[in-house]
Amino acid sequence: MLWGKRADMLVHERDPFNAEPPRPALAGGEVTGIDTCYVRNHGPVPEVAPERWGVVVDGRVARPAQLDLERLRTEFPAREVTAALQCAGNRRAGLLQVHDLPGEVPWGPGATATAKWVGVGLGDVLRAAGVADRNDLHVAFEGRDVSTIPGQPQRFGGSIPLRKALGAEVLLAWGMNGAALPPVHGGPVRVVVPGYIGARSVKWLDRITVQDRPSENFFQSVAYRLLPPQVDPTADAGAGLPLGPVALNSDVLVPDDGAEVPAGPTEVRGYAVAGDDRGVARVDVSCDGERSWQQAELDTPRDPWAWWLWRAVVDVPPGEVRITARAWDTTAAAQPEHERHLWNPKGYVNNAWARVRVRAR
Ligand SMILES: Nc1nc2c(c(=O)[nH]1)N[C@H]1C(S)=C(S)[C@@H](COP(=O)(O)O)O[C@H]1N2
Ligand SMILES: [Mo]
Repeated sequence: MLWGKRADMLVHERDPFNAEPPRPALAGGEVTGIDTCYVRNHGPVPEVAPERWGVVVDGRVARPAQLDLERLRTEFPAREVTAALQCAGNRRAGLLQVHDLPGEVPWGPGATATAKWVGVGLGDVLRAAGVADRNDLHVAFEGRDVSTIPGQPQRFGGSIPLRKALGAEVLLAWGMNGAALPPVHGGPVRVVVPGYIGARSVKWLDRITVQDRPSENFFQSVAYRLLPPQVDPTADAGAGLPLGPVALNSDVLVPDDGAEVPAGPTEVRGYAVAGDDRGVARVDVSCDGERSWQQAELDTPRDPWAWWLWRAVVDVPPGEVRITARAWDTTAAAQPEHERHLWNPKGYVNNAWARVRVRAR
């Protein structure tokens, strides 16, 4: 199978490899199997042997460093974080139904996953390098892969605020679900920034730079920005807001969209994520065209950076039925009702109420 992924992956592109699992495959549990985790690549997977891998730490640090895998493993305590990754393009297909998005991959509900990441704390590495103790700096990452999407070839990169980078949850990870981090997921070493859009979790990490400004890399300064609907993304480089913390989102995982279910009591299961340091407070489910709602049972994840799984047994009437889910976070913010309020020229952050259609008999 391609890159060790399950046979029923929906492959959007083979080269660069971009693929997502079918919706119900994500209902398997708190941790998503590696064979089921989506892959989002902007260029070919670079080949880097673990013993030849190294990362440069520079910029506003007192002691710039060059670290290899051996030094990461021996000089810093290992940390494990079970964290959800969510691509800013997840659920883009829903935005496409509102208005065209030329050239954008129509990601469905599967561009998200939760994995158990092992590595060292980025904050530990930055502190050892003598990072400036300031609140207004940024930490920029650069990968080794070269993308041709910006027009001329450019490496993939991005940045996060230093105060986020110092959080214990942000890792330089070499392990995923108990295995070595697979090459297609950024092995030997990637960044994992729990609670931020997937694009900030830079794979095939090559350089970490502490700097005054956000990264000027194309994938921070032009792409992965939320634009007002009327802005032309090709003409207005640098417009809009750079995406960082994930927006509150949820989705139905079972039953699948288009499934046949028995009429009567039916179990609906799904996930919710609140983004950054917020929690999920409530999930509502409706199967009567969004007239009445029942509160789902919500599992508090063992790790606060994992997704929240929920379930509800709803009484499905016979016929064509729409099942809807919507979440609240711990700030009492709720998901927006419909994609038509969210459409944006690059098709990011579709966090509208989740809807699947089933036939019950
Ligand atoms: N170097 C590099 N890092 C990258 C990317 C990339 O193309 N190159 N894609 C980003 C995006 S948009 C996402 S959503 C996640 C996807 O991680 P995964 O492929 O391991 O699921 O990786 C991010 N890190
Ligand atoms: Mo992404």
